[in-house]
Amino acid sequence: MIVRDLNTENKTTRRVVSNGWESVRLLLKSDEMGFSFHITTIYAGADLPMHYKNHLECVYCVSGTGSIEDVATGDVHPIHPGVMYALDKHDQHILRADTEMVMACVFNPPVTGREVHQDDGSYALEGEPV
Ligand code: 9YT
Repeated sequence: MIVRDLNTENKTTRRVVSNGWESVRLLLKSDEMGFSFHITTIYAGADLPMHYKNHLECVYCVSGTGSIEDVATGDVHPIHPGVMYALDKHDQHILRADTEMVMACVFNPPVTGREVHQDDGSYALEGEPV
């Protein structure tokens, strides 16, 4: 069994800070669960184009408000506590935070640790340049 506490893990290298967001990666590839699990904070006002070409991602909004735009269709979906989105087609998207948002995120395949977005909005797969 693996038990971890966000309140202590956020003081370790599991906490990654990037442009407009930070994330504590509570489960990583090395935990051998087949997915990674992150608690991500999106900063208020952030406008984040993303495209996880190499990963599937599911996100659940714990707190805060914002929106997600599906770049392929132009559809904009409001985000508030209780909303989940799943990027089941590696959907290119733009995440916008009206207030600070806390999101619980799952990645398949799991991220390995320190990934931040490449210029194309993706995370590299292990072994690829970051
Ligand atoms: C909400 C969202 O897009 N989360 C992405 C994951 C997070 N940036 C992380 O842990 O890499």
